[in-house]
Amino acid sequence: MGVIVDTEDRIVAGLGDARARTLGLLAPIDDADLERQVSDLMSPLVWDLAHVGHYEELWLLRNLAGAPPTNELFDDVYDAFKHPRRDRPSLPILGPADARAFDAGVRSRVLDVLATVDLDGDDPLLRDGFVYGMVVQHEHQHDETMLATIQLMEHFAHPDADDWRPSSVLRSETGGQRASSVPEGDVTIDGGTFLMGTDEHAWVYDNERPRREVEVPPFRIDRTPVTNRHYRAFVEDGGYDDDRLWGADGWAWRQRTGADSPLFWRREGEGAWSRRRYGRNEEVPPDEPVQHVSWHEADAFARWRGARLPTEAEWEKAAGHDGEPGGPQQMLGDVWEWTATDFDGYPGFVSFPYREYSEVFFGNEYKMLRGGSWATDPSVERVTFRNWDYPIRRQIFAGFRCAAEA
Ligand code: AVJ
Ligand code: FE
Repeated sequence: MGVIVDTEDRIVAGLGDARARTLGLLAPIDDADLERQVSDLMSPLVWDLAHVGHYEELWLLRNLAGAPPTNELFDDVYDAFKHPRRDRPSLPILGPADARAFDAGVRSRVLDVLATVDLDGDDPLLRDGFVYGMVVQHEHQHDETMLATIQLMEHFAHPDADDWRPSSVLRSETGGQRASSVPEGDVTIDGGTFLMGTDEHAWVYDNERPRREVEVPPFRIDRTPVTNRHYRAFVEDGGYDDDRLWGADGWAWRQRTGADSPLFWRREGEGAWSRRRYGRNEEVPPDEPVQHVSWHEADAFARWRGARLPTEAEWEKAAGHDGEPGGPQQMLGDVWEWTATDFDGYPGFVSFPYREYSEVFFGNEYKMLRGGSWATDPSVERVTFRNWDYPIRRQIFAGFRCAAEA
């Protein structure tokens, strides 16, 4: 009985926290901005707002309790696969007030159903609250997506943005270790096998399973993510103009876009750079991890330094040593870190509970990101968590660290 109550409490708290975060993020934004297409890459914020409610209705009311849909049309307009993000403003989507009311209505029925389900039985969807954990994590993942959309709004300074910084920066401001005093350089990780992935079922995604032994030869990895100071040296050394540093796709991307620095950076004169951060311009802080670089930029930087990106297995093995004296640091909660690896299922992968979360993205189009950013909720932040995106994407909170042969 104790276990059941704990799981239920955890679910109620998790759902409540996710919703408080969603509503808090959007509260200072006026309706016109919520409905606006800020960028071709992103949905209008009001689409994400109702999409999380629709996903919750689908999984926690319709699949779990056989409840009828609030509106059958929502299966079309709020299905992320049916319409590209740039087309979403022209869909018949709910306005901000209706989206909030829809989400709240779904939530109150979800809590009624929760009181009736068996979290301790044989149904794999329900066991240990799996499907509830999936819905909580889904909402937090969309909150991170919304934070990327808000950062793309040129003239909107969100009142909470002071706290939206890499965890190591926030810690340094509250008297902890200053980012600039973290020893630089790299650390050697011994070769050998380690256990990659997890067999946990509750509150983790299918793509993290099954756990297995993986053999990794010895390698070196940066102690910290690459900082703005280091990245600037690459920029000022002409890294963006040296085609030898870029892969073929990367060079084509660089030529096509004319990119010459991370997204949101602006050159202010000889050796001086500013960046736009949530609607305000500031000097680029030298000791922060670089953010808003594509995989191609990370790959070119690594080559410039005579290094390479870590594989996903190397990253996860190194993360097992996070925080040890002399070990790698800031692996969770600073920036997503690009790795060299394409997205695939681990040997023995079984899709659960639906192919569209992970499996349909397997292949060589996507690169894996690890570690979680400052925008990632702890419910989604763990060393086994796997994120992915196109190698050209930069609006996400992505940086990287380098690796090399030992
Ligand atoms: C895992 C972050 C790539 O945002 O497309 C959200 C997460 N899946 N809704 C995404 C997700 C379904 C996904 N990423
Ligand atoms: Fe989604």
